[in-house]
Order: sequence, then structure tokens, then C-alpha cells
Amino acid sequence: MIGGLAAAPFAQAGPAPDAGADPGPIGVWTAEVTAAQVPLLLQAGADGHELGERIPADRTAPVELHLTARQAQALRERKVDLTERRVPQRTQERLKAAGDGVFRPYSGKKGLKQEITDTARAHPGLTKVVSIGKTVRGQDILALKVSRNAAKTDDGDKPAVLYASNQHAREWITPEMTRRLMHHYLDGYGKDDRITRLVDRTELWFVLSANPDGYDHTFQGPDTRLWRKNLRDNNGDGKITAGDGVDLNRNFSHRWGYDNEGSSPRPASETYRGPAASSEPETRAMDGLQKRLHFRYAINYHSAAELLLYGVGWQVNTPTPDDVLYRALAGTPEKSAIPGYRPQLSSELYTTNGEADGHAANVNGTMMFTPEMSTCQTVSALDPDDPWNPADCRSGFTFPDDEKLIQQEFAKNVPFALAVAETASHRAGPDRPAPSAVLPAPDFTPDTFTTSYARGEEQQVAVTARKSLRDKRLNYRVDGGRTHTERLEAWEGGDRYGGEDNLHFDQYRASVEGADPGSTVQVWYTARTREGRRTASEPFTYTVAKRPRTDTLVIADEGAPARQLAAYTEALAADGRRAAVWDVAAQGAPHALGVLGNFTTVVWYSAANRPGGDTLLAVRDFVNEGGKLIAAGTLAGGSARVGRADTDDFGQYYLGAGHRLSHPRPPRFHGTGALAGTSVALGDAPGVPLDTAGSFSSLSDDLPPETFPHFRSAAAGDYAAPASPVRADPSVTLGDSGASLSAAAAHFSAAVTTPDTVLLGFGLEHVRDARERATLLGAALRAIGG
Ligand code: 0X9
Ligand code: ZN
Repeated sequence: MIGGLAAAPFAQAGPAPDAGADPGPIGVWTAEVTAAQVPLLLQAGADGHELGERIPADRTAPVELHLTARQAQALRERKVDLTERRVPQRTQERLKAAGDGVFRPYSGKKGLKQEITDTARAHPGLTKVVSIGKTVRGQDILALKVSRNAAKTDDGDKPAVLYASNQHAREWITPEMTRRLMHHYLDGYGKDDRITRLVDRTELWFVLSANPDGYDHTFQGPDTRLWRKNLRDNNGDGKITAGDGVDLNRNFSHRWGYDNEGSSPRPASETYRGPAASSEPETRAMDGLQKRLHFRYAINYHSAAELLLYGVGWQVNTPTPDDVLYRALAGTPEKSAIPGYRPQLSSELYTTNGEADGHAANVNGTMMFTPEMSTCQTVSALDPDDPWNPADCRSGFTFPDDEKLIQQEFAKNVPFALAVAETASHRAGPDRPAPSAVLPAPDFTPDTFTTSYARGEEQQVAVTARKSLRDKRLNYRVDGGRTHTERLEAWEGGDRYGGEDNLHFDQYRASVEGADPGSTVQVWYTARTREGRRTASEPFTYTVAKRPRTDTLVIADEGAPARQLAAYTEALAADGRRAAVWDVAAQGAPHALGVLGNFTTVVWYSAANRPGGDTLLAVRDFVNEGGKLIAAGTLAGGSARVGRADTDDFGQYYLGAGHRLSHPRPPRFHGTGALAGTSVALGDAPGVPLDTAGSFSSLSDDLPPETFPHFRSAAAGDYAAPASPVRADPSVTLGDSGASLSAAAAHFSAAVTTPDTVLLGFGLEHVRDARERATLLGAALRAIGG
């Protein structure tokens, strides 16, 4: 999870404002919050929108919240600085007068539904209307198929593309996007060559509103304008009030309910995932359409943030093979397919689970993008001479009702929409971006490294490659000798991730053999294309390091004084183990395959600095592939800087530390649970004071193993600290809830274990006695079978 979301598991533990019985209208509020207050906002039922935009750790930042008056009051009582964003009556009237009346509901005489049927009637040779299912309220969810001879050819006969919008009711600009795109194709047919070719060769499917009930509800008046979810009557009281509705972008079965951060189990939450996967008829309608049509590509329009999202959303920093192709179409932040939108991995915004795009890709074989179209503020600032000003925006979602601005927003999205369709029907195959795409998608993307800690026998190497290539091979030469080749095999994935999001590209692996320590290995990959042409990757070179024969590696992370290393290597020696060492300050982050993959057990210690992000990701890969890990140090299990964001997901979801408090100078540690029987005296170490020892809640306390078996974790030790108060780590302070934190602190422990990991809130260097260090490390190794 990102920066200040560190304490989010408390978001479910605390009392939720009873929005289920709160009939009040939803207003827009601006909160000046610190990162640490974000959990309170989530607890109050706020969605992740904008919270995902980084709130600096050390300052407050404004966020937009959609809350009932009662929810706002509950937050105020917890000292969240809130102001209601009210657009003055006069401004509202002025803007209404300036509006063109472009936005219209789904139902009714001039509604989107009627327009879909009318459009079909006007273009009988090119269209066909299909009801893909019904809403909670029993409305038909209409889809329009656009293709030459649409009604006479079987659905799915030609390569199919889906353009969908309005999963979220309030995102009004999105059905305007798909509505205009539908007309763009129909009006351009026979006039514009590109359009004609697409309509001839592909099936273009339009679902203008994936959430017609919710959308119509937003037209009831200002009180419901910002409704997000569908109209499921969660509490069955026959009325739709603030606590009702399911977030349709959290209800799909892929990774449904993976954690409580990417979706919420609480009905009142804006990101409520529903009582079960696919519980909502709107979700089943979309899933059913995908299963019937086998779309090659899809665009699922949302707003509002000027982003172009793709790839894994359920876990941070998780690149996948298909990213090569997604990136080719979406572009990069420097060269975006949609001007002004930032292309990025979905989870960079925030994590989600049960989301449409992960489901489309991994369950239904469809490459799906999620653009976040422009905010009201951004487009209102475009023209100083029009009546629209950012200050008048009630919310980021209230896109100005202005034909010129709407058309402009649509127009800049057209090239991407066409490039996706052209790629779907690309002669060379849907795995090769059409010439209209922003970037090429290379055949090979090798996972390179410069140092190998291979044990003499073999070094595994990995490459992302286009699946359609034939005869994919690893080639290598040791010290300039003859070329060896090995067949590449698709990687099946690890315990928690990998082996997914591999529709057109996949990760392949093979092993280099017979390179002795001290030798230099040159590696490159070759294959033949579908047409029989030879293709090869760029080569890379690594050297095989001389290192002790052992299965155990100690990583001294950046800031961990080298002189503390002996505390680890000697404790291992006392346990009868030799240790190889990786010094991050001197060698950089250890590569997951080049270094970590050559060991069964890793002992990772960090001291003065927060653990480094690249090291953290490599260690996560190692654990994902069955590695055993002991993480130690006063900052272990806390947050780390990964890419552009702070994250503590690794501490939570891999080390089992729900959240972290700092414990000043504990005199002793007593092992419990898996570490029972150990007891060691603690104290400052040279250069590494023990003033902020870590203590942790166990993630299983928040996410019970019956529901979340993949997060099984348990407390494994206490600090003997006579009446010493536990100080909340500044990064996890829960607003004014210090009291509840101290109460919670009683359940915090100095160590947490999972089946594969041990987390210690202090370093071995803080254990004064060498024999006690050896006993503790020995117990930790046995706890994980390391
Ligand atoms: O939260 C959502 O469903 C989408 N944002 S919105 O403001 N339109 O509600 C974003 C989903 C994108 N996926 C991830 N961020 N993982
Ligand atoms: Zn949305």
C-alpha cells in the first residue's frame, strides 16, 4: 500500500460510520490531511480516488472526499480538517445556463438507451443491438455491435473490440466518449479509409453504460450527482441511501476480495466489493458478453485523473509479460498515446481487486485498458475566456456540460481507440502493435544482471518474449568459448504472482551451465518469427562471483554498517552454516535470479536507512519463488521507497506485519509462538541505536486466516518493557487515535512469522550476547525450515 496508507488494516477494525442508516445526500468535501490520516478517510467510507495521488509524508495535502454530513461529522470528531466544497448558488445557475445540455440519462425519451436503438435503426447494415443482461432494477443493458453486415454475420466471427464506459455512475464524460466513438465509426464508414477498413474487418462493440441504474440515479439532482456504485439495496430497506450499492469495478471474480485495501467488505464503502464475486447482474452481463465474444482488446473508460492504466492492479510494482504490448499501445509518460494522460501500471494509482481489467485479461483473454479521462478542473482551466473555471468545479467528476470541451476531450482520445482496434485486427497478429501504436513491442526483453552467485553448476536466466515466436532459445558463451544453446521454457509463476497476464507475451527461463567462479558469461536469446524470420535479443554479460559454498545469504542493506555483519555471519557459523554476503551499499540491489535465486535462505538486515526499494522487490521475487527469509533490523517490515511511492505492502502481505509501532529501547526480547524458548538481552549497537525497535500487529489479526489463508501470520515474541509506553511511529499515527493505538499496542509483538518468513523488530547486532544471537537465529531458521 502506498505511503500513508500504512495503517489501513485498522480501517476495518474501527467503528464504521453507519452510512447504511444514513440517508443524507453525499456532498463534496476537501480535507487537508496527512498521509497518516488516510486510513481514517478510508474507514469513513471514502473511495481511493485521489487518495492514491501521493500525499507527501511530511506535509498535509488536500484531497476530495464524497461524504454524507454524518460521515463528515465522524471525521471531524477525529480531527480531520474538512471543508464542504459548495459552489455558490449563483455560480451554479450561471454554469447551468452556460451548459449545452449534452449530458443525458440512460433511460427516457432522449436517453442513451433510446439513442442506441435509434442509431441501430439508422444503420441497419452496420449495426445490431443486443441486451447483454439486466441491471439490479431490471433495466436492459444494451450493447451496440458495429461491423459490416453486423446483423448477418455471427457475433465473434471477426476480431472483436469492446469499448465500455460508465461502470461508475458519476463519470459522465465516459458515456459521451463511447457514444461519440460509436457515431465516429458509423459516420466515417465509406468516407474515411481507416474507419471503413476497421468496420469491415472488425466487430466494434459499444457498451455506453455498464451501470444504467446508477447513472440514471445521478440525474435525480445535486444530492445524487456523485453516486458511484450500482443501485443494490444492501440493507434491503427498499430505499437507496448512502450505504447502498456495490462498486462494479470491485465485483469481478479475478482476485475478488484479495485484501481489504483494494476493495472493501463494508457495504457503506464506496469500494464495496459485494457479498460475493459476480454477485451483481451488471458484472455478470459484462462477463457474459466477454465470454461470448472473446474480445481481443477492450477499453474501459473511467474518469477522472488523466491517466492511462494497464497491467496489474491488485498488487504494487508487479510487472507482467503483457506489459510489453500494453506499453506499446499506451505509450510512456514521455510519449503517451493520449495527450496529457499518463500511461502507468494500474497499481501506481492505488491497488484494486475484483476489477474489470484484471478479470478481462486473466479470465476472458481480453487485453483491457482503463483510461481515466480528464477532471473538471483540468478542462475548466483550458480556456480562460469560457465560462468554466476550476474553482467552480463541484468535483473532479463534474465534467463541464459544454459541447466544445466534451468534443475536444473525445477527439484527443480517438487515436488511441483506433490504434487498439487496428492492433486487434492486425494482419501480423494481435500481438504486434499496429503501425498506429506509439511504440513497437520487442520480441525479447531480457532480465539482465551483471553478477551471478551461481554455485558452479547452474544459473537460471529469464526473458520476456512474444509467445508466437518459434524455437525460442537461450544462447551463451563462457569466457568467449563455443556457443551453447538451451530450449526456453515458459515460467509457471511463483506462489503468489507470475504465470498471469501472459496472453501474448510470457516469461521464459533456461539455465546456463558449467560456468565456474571467476568466469564471464555472455547471454542472448534467439527464435524464429511466425513467418520464419530469425530474431535475436541484445546480448548481456555477467561474471560469476567467487563465494563460499552455502545455501544461506546475508544481505547487508544500505545503511547497515558493515561492522554489524559479523553479528550475522558468526551467529550463522555457530549454527553450523557458512554465509555468503551481499553488501547493497557496495554492490547495489541483489538481482532476484542472478543472486537470490541461488540460495534457499536469505537473512536481510537493514539499519539506519529504510530498506531499499529495488532490494525489496528482489526479495519479494525470492519469497514468491519459495525462498525462506529472515528480515531483521529496527526498520525492517516498515515502509520502503519503491519507484515513485512509499510502500509497506511487503511488510504487510509478505512478512505478515499488519502495522508497525516504534518501541523505545526494549531491554529484552522473549520469543513466543514459533520462536518460543528464546530470550535475549537487547541494547544499542555501535552506530545503530535501539531507540525505535519495531513492534507489529499480525496481519492475520486484521485479515483472519479462514478468509485470507494466503496472509497467515502469527506473533512470535514480546519485548520485556516494564511500563514503557509504546510510541506510534510517525508514519503510522492514526490522527488523534493515539489512545486506541496504545490499546492496540498490547497486541503488538516484537516478531512476526509466516510459513516462509521471520520478521524481527531489531537487529542481531542489538542482541548483546553472541550465544544468544546464535540461539535466536537458529530458532528463526527452524521456524521457517530455512
Ligand atoms: O477505482 C477505480 O475503480 C478506478 N478509478 S475511479 O476514479 N474511476 O473510480 C481506477 C481503477 C484502476 N485500477 C487500479 N488503480 N488498480
Ligand atoms: Zn471509475
